[in-house]
Amino acid sequence: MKVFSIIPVAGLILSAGSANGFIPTDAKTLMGLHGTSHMDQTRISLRQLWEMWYGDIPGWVPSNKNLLAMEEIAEANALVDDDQENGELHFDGESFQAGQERLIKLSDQAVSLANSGDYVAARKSIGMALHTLQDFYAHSSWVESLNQKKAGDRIYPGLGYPNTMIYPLGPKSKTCTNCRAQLAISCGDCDANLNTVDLTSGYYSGEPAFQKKSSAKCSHGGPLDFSTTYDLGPIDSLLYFGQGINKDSSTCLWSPHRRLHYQAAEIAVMATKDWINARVYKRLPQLKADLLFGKEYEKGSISDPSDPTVFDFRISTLQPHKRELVARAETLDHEMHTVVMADNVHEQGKALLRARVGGHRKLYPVQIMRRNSNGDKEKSGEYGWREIAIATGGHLITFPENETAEANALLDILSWPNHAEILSVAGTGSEASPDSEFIFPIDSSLKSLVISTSGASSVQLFNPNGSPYSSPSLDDTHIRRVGNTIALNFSSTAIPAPGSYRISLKATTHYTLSISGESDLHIVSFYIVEAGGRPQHRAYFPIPSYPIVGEKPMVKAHIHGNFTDARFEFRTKEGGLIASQDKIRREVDSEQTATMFYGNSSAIPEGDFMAYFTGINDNGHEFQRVVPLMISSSKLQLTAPIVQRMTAGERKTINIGIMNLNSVPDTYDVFAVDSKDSIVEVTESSVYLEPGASRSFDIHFLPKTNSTIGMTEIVFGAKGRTTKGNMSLQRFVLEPEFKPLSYSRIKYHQYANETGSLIDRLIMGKKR
Ligand SMILES: *[C@@H]1O[C@H](CO)[C@@H](O)[C@H](O)[C@H]1NC(C)=O
Ligand SMILES: *[C@@H]1O[C@H](CO)[C@@H](O)[C@H](O)[C@H]1NC(C)=O
Ligand SMILES: *[C@@H]1O[C@H](CO)[C@@H](O)[C@H](O)[C@H]1NC(C)=O
Ligand SMILES: *[C@@H]1O[C@H](CO)[C@@H](O)[C@H](O)[C@H]1NC(C)=O
Ligand SMILES: *[C@@H]1O[C@H](CO)[C@@H](O)[C@H](O)[C@H]1NC(C)=O
Ligand SMILES: *[C@@H]1O[C@H](CO)[C@@H](O)[C@H](O)[C@H]1NC(C)=O
Ligand SMILES: CC(=O)N[C@H]1CO[C@H](CO)[C@@H](O)[C@@H]1O
Ligand SMILES: [Zn+2]
Repeated sequence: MKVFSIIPVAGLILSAGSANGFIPTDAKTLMGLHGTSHMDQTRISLRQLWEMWYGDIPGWVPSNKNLLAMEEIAEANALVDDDQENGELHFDGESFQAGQERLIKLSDQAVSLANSGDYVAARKSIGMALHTLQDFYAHSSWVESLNQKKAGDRIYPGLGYPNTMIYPLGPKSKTCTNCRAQLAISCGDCDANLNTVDLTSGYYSGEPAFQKKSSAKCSHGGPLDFSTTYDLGPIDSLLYFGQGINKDSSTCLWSPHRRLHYQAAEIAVMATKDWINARVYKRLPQLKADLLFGKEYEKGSISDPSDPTVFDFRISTLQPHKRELVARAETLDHEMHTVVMADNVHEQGKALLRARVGGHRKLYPVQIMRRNSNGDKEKSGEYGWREIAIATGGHLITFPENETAEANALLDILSWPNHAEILSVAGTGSEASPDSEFIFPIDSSLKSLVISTSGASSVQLFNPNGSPYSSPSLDDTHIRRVGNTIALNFSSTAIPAPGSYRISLKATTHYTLSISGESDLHIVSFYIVEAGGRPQHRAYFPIPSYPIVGEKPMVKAHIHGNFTDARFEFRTKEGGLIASQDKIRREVDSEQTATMFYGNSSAIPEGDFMAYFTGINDNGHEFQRVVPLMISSSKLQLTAPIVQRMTAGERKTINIGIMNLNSVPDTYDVFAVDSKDSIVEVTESSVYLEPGASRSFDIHFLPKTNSTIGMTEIVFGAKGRTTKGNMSLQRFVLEPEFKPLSYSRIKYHQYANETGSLIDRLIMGKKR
């Protein structure tokens, strides 16, 4: 989570981390940093809201659609800590007005995205806003002001509401004095450093728009904050310690006001619940609210070919003058499964699609549906649909035009919600050797089972004792065959008894095989991670590109359900064991319902591989799960700065570094695509690199003023002419065109210098 670097502070060598904001991610015990993280505050709030909205908390545990919705929000929240330069994201430096505007805009954005059916983007907007909202309580002096007035725990009235504006104190108002040093321990005594009841917040170094101009203002504090503006001198530095007031954690070194951490976190949870409920949930039609928070999910289906409701998948290509409609695809992203119905999509459109699926790190396969109307074959060597299906654990389902109805029935089986993958393999058979076999366990936690295969002419299942499996309850209604694909839907009463089964299939060409089932025991997330943000800052975040061959990166996983013994493994897509991941170990449980795994993987193998999780469940049965997204390694390193935000109508340039880690020179053709049509130019079309050499190129953006705002993706990639290439996914938030907020909605103008009387009125139960 936090730190990994060793930071010398005041003569001590400390290894700890996290800088600005409540601890962003989980694993709070990992490096000695304690407290309630942003992700936990978000989870706690959503769980309580769910109970308030829908009552039955038991529904929370077995169904992972609400877990997924919650994790999407929680994760977008944590990602905000990747940006430590814009103070208003964290309410640092008395940025109350800018922070409040941000909250208002993000709630409007979340509502409009959910109304337009883009629930994933809406969850990101909510997560981003919650970070800022929660940081208000950790970074401002609101909690201290309440305590001075003995006012109890209260949320700041109007925070994140469009009828309220909050104005900071003037630059000359004095708010803090120094803390007293305490020689015996590494952090100072800052209990009495705040000398006002007025609302203020700590300044944090490196945030240009909210720079500390006077030593009489408060600082954020902690070893990575250099905003203490005056030199204390050798004697005074033994006596005083800066002016920090953050309540991010309960750890002394990082949080000068650590004693107030749990109180701040508790009020942040109250505020989170209030804001989500009033500013998002209640403003949506019931069905849309249910879909947004994972109560319901949308099931996809393929429309009739004559149906004109095709979704335009617009992608800007490299040459602006050649901007064309490169894809006509119907993308049915029903939260759980993405189904793509596409006929002739540009190569780069496919790259974007693959990266988007990977970027959202969906744990459900993507089924690619193609009507083979004129028997068209994919050109060999093309970055094809098959690759996308394989990379995401799905099938490339080809079917005749007149079987659209049957294809829909097949999809009903394949997109059954809350399935955990047990086996996900692909291979190529031939006339000479058409047979392939796989062993997999069926465990007692499974409540349903689906076996599906594409490209195989026959499939047979064998019992643990070797005899062919047969069951009277597995009749024709449980078997669907459409085009090149067969699916077996075992009803809940007909699931084979626990044990180790063998499945055998015949194929003379490419095939895919997937086995999945509903289970309480499943992988919630699996990421290869790296340190996020500026040097020495914060948590581990998922890497945006492919892991580099030979490196041993950190892995972070989150498992739901009970098991007694388990480990991760890397296997090939054909099913062969590569290496057992003994260093990825179970962490102390943070919640009873989920277990975290952390640790470095073994050396990343060359090529593509899968992450499996195997072990013994709490009934003593062997189980197996697999992350359906294939992992591809690379020998081409692409690096980009973290572009967090772009504003509609404003130019932005990002510089991409490219390094050839192959042992041979190569020429790489580079490309960049985004789904908002905002790329104007890529400065190079190809780059020649000797082994070990690196270069860079620029991508110029001009997001259109009419683009939908919110979280979006850019994919940039490079393809070697003789060696393999790579691509990387960058996520950015498209902010609306800069327009001052309309102040006509604002009824309450709350000045920081009137905070004392605001609290008095709250105590008396009066309206503001
Ligand atoms: C679709 O057409 C083919 C021949 O063109 C035929 O063999 C098949 O039975 C038809 N399928 C359906 C469901 O009508
Ligand atoms: C598949 O089986 C489940 C029961 O396990 C059943 O509820 C569902 O309707 C079946 N799906 C289809 C499309 O037959
Ligand atoms: C473990 O992973 C971290 C993060 O990627 C890396 O900095 C570190 O060097 C790795 N440790 C080993 C022993 O490879
Ligand atoms: C795990 O075991 C505990 C204790 O037996 C039980 O309360 C809980 O419901 C189980 N969780 C799941 C997901 O089965
Ligand atoms: C946005 O404006 C451009 C012209 O500037 C137009 O071509 C495009 O269709 C518009 N897009 C949307 C989604 O309205
Ligand atoms: C607080 O500041 C505002 C704006 O600067 C000013 O109008 C107001 O009189 C001040 N209130 C007090 C109590 O000083
Ligand atoms: C777009 C692209 O070229 N992607 C490649 C990245 O690297 C992996 C592994 O070498 C390839 O499988 C991808 O095709
Ligand atoms: Zn923050």
